[in-house]
Amino acid sequence: MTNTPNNILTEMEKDERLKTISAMIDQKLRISTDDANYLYNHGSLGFLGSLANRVREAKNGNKTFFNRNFHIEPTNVCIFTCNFCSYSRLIKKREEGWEYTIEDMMNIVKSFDGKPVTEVHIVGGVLPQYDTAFYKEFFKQIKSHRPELHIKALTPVEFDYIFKKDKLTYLEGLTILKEAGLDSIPGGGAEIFHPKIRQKIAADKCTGDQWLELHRVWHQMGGKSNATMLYGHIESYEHRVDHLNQLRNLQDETGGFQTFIPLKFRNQDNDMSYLDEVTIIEDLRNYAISRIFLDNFDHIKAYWPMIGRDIAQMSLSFGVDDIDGTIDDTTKIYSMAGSEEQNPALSTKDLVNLIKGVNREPIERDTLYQVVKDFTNEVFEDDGQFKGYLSLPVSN
Ligand code: V47
Ligand code: SF4
Repeated sequence: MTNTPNNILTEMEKDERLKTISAMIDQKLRISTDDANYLYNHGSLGFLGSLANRVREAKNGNKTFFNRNFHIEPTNVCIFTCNFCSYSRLIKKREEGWEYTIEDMMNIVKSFDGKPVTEVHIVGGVLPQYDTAFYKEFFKQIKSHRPELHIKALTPVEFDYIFKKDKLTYLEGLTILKEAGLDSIPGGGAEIFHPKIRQKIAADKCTGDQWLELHRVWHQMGGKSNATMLYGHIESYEHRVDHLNQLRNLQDETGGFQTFIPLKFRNQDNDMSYLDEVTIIEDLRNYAISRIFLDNFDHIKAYWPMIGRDIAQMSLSFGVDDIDGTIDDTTKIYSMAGSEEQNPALSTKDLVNLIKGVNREPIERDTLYQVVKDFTNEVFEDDGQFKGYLSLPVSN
């Protein structure tokens, strides 16, 4: 293609717009949804990284947070039919899945006795036997066994289902579960809010508006929660920006979100396996634009079992300041969907070295971002030195 004067002019105009956005970031000004769309369409990886890193360092300096938690998934069978999820397929052969009782799950909780975990993350499929009374009893038993363990549990998908079934409003249901021990709400179930996409990938579970309303009610009760976005499937950049914008608006209203976690669509063993996965470059661009756009979120988190350790480490230069998934990650949802780490487990030492390897400061936090331990000057027994990248090259 030859460059006509018009083409050259257009390129200059584009550069001008990127320059303007860059100046806005320097002045800590909020970018618009149009700006965000522009960045998705025209921002190079290097440009986006430098902007996102400025925002990250202005908010969190070099600090990189992690926490020690474990997962409990009550079941891997689900009545809903999200096409991207390997759990929904198991309902046809339910006997191949698991359906834990409270006793089964308390045995998992007890297996962590004496281990330095501060949080249990509970989320899984939706089945009728798991109702409000079930979770109330389960949370009470956890708290009576280990009162200081933070319960981060369930998503609007489960809440909406069980509260409707039990004829409770969101406020009534959440109040019951809070009294039983629920401490915070994880970010799952958000997927893509836009109804055009949600209808195609998650037709029968709660809507985007219901997801947002449930979090609004929880925040109004004084609770904290997280938010996610499942990206890299059939959505367009406009749908991602719409999703981020709805989160930013709710955060302006309530201030209850702690962290945003972009989740990369993985294509193994689900009804969307025909789709290619997006590239690592796209993952890093997406982290960066999320960091730039969500100016009222304190933290952007990478879930390393999903993207692999190397990309998680790289993401720390693209806006991410928090890495999830330590010690002995017991979740199955990702290994079933084709995550990089089939049996994700990372020792604290490995994670600390991963963070130090890119000159960041590792801080162990609790769920509410209170510092548990600053590992910046920690020397481990061998010699505490970083010995190179920790995992083999990722496969995609
Ligand atoms: O909502 C399901 C996603 C989410 C696939 O809040 C998939 O701290 C990719 O929300 N490819 C649940 N993703 C997990 C989640 C989460 C994870 C880590 C930390 C936190 C937090 C929350 O997993 C679901 C869905 O978006 N998911 N299938 C798949 N094939
Ligand atoms: Fe069920 Fe959640 Fe999977 Fe959807 S994403 S099928 S609601 S477990």
